[in-house]
Amino acid sequence: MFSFRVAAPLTAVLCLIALSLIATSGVGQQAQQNMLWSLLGINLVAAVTTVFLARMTINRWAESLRDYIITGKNAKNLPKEAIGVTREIRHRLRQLERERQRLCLSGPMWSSEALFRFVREHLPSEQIISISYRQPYAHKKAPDGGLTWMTPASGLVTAIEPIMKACGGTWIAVAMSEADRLAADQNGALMVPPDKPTYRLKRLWLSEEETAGFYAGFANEGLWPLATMAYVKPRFRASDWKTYQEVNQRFADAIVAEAKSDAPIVFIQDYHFALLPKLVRERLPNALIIFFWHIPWPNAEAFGILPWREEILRGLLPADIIGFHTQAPCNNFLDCVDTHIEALIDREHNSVRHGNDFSMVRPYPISIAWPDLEALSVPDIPACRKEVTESLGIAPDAKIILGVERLDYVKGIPERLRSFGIFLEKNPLWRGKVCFVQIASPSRSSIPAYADADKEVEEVVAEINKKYQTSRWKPIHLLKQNYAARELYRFYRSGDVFIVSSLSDGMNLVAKEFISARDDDRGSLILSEFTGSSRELVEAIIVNPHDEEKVADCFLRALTMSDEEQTARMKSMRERVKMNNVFAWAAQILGDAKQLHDRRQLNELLEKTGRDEKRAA
Ligand code: GDG
Repeated sequence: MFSFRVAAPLTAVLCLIALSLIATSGVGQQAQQNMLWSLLGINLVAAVTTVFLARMTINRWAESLRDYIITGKNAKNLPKEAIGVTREIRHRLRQLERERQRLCLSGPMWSSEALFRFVREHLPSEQIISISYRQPYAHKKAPDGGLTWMTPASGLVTAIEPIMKACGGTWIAVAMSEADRLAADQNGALMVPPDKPTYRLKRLWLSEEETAGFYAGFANEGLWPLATMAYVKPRFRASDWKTYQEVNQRFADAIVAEAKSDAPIVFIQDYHFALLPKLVRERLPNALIIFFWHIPWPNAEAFGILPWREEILRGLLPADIIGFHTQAPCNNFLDCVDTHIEALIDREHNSVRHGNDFSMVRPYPISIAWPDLEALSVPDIPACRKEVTESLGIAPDAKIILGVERLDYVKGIPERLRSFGIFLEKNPLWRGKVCFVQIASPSRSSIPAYADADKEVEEVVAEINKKYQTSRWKPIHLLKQNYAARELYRFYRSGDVFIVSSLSDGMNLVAKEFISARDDDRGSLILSEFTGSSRELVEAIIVNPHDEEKVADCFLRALTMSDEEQTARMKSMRERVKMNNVFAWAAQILGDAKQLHDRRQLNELLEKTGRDEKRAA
């Protein structure tokens, strides 16, 4: 810098002085000529050296500039003026990147390939470690003595599996059986999906005591009824809480063991692991931690009955992102933080600062991967209908009302069946012409509240069937078993009316699956207002499942809806679910995580340059 600015004028001045000295020196002409040549030679050398030095300086600057723009480091070779300009460039670049991301997110449909590229190109780490209680594949012994596998009935698995398939990484979950052990290596890991492996499933085995205390006890007799608020009293036992803490610790150990760097992306699923963000942050301070809560979150008053409410909140807050399906649970969560612990809440940006932790609390409405019905080998709609009616002994021209879920008291199965009874009572002309098919996959059957729900469903079905059944017609077909995805889609495509009457549901994916199955643009959807999906699927017939008379009237409305109306409603819902698919959901959540990561890096940089500037001053 100095050489470039000073050397050129200095050389020019020296030349002028030398020339005037030569002219006035009085020496002979030959000597003057020699002196002039020598001066020219010296000047030439000086000029070449100056150009060389200037180039070197410019190159060094350019390198430092490039480094500083890209990494925010190596500012010490730059003059102060350049640092200011470079900071501006970095700021503009970040703005452009955000704009690009926004356009990308609202642009064409997200696919598994687009998500894969997004993760590779934009995330600070390529390693995603996902954690859930439920595993995506369960192995069992086949009748021939070999091993076979099935996918469990779980909304969490339906949503997360396509993301892991797209991005790769490791999924840590709880093993269910001895067959699971046989299918895994000595570390309890295996590559899945079993027919086309793309990611690693790491299984952890829990003892009977751990399962009873952690899973059945604290998670499902405590947190589940507390969060879903479906009027089943939560049970809180100190021994369950102790086991819950221990199992969370075991998972934290497993995450640390799986991590290939000190900053993996740790994607924690659901209420079984509320303590994991804190436990992971302590061991991997630079990890990008995303926590997604798949079920509702109660208001501050209801949450206040939890004896370990502060521990649960403090366990979650070290996550960078805490995601819920809709805004209501985000608000409830922030109210709980506000009421029960000391933290700084920024309502405008939905964020919380708690000690050194900063987390964004945001709604991310989860979804499904739009199905490839051909790849699933699902037959056309008339064939599906034929298969279903024949297998259940339903008349070919009878209308079908369908419900599909895990047998869980929050899903409102007895309520909807009672509404169906009221409908039959009020509309005798429909008797014999409509059947209710209810798929209820067995779930958490060791828990008393679930056994009670099962009993209640059986009783309502028996009562209605006894009252109305004829030799040629059975009003309700209750199918209590687990079906493969292809079979579920066969049912979805055979129903005239699909009902979701949950008393409480974070999102509800079966409603979206029904819509995705109807490429004939037909079928009516009755949807509980207490599901997250009712915020999105506004063209459904929205009901309060507790109002059994009204739901009965909605059955009539749905069964008699004109083809044109069905098509108009269905088309609109299909477009929305297809566009807002689970890859878009993941891109949104991972995109926010990336922004948070960039902001954190920028803050570190600003702190550092601030320190440098202070030191320089
Ligand atoms: C939780 C939240 C949230 C059903 N029967 C079978 C079977 N299923 C599959 C369905 C669907 C899934 O289970 C159920 O998903 P949901 O979303 O409806 O409900 P939850 O399991 O309670 O899910 C919920 C979800 O997490 C995601 O965040 O939407 O609010 O409660 O995909 O197809 N699957 C198989 N056999 C069956 O018999 N294989």
